[in-house]
Amino acid sequence: MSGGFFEKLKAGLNRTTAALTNLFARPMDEASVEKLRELLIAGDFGVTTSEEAVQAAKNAWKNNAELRQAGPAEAAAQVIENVLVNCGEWNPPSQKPAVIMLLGINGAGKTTTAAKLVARWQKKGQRCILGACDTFRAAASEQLTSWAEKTGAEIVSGAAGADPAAIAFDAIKAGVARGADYIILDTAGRLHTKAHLLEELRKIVRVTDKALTGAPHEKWLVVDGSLGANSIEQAKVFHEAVQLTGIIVTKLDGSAKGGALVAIVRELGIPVRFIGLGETSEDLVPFDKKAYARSVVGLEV
Ligand SMILES: Nc1nc2c(ncn2[C@@H]2O[C@H](COP(=O)(O)OP(=O)(O)OP(=O)(O)O)[C@@H](O)[C@H]2O)c(=O)[nH]1
Ligand SMILES: [Mg+2]
Repeated sequence: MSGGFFEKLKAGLNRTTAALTNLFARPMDEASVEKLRELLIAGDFGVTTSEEAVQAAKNAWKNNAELRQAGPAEAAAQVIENVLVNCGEWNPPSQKPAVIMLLGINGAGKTTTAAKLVARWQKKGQRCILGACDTFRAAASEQLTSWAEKTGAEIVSGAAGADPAAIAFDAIKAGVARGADYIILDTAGRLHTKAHLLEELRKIVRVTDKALTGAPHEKWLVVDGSLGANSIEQAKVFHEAVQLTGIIVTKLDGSAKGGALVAIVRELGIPVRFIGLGETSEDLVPFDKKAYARSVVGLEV
């Protein structure tokens, strides 16, 4: 993550980071240890990771008399980074086109993320096709079309109420015919508690595989980073429905407590691939586990 983005992330995580920075500036006495536990739990890191980080910080304070200032914070950051072991920059499959399906609950940031991915790849000279598979919300296709115009990507869309799986099929066929590098399917926001909406996702996956064997190559859950612990349950249900291959956490520039992604990775083992740090098409960065783990506890990267 570049300097500017690191600053944005740090500012976004400020609720958790500021409290942890203050805490780590004090001796790790019993009261501080208790406070650390509280802050990590409140920051949505999950009980197991919080406990491991507390123990590591406590030990670092005891064992590291010379480096006491940085010791406990370094130790906590290392625990967090270790949980995120499989996260990091995504390597696209060698065969083209790569089909990427974005899914998640309403308002998570799917459409914006589709635009951000396209902006990123088009800039590198790679050809992208957007599939406007959200036919549920009237304005969805226009929203994506306007992003396609801004980013110079092509778009395949259908009438309101059309079958999203059929649009996915058409987008893939168009992508193959036009020699696209990436086909990004934006799907409608859906509640993970509605079985028929999950079935619709499964249908898109099945039809996508018919259009191009092996597709979709990636099924990325877009998660609103400010939702905290609620997002863990969502991720679980979506994962059961379609076997997610990655996560994109949005809105980490806002007022996210920031720990939920650690709890999701710990629970489901799905890698975080990118994070969203704003509303423009430039505000997406590959997830850097070290930068994240250090910034969340207030350390320099
Ligand atoms: N601050 C901030 N806002 C974001 C980010 N990503 C998305 N948003 C905003 O979140 C709102 C919802 O974004 P969309 O991309 O429309 O979300 P969606 O998941 O496609 O929503 P539905 O299609 O209605 O389910 C918009 O106002 C976006 O500008 C981000 O990383 N940071
Ligand atoms: Mg959308």
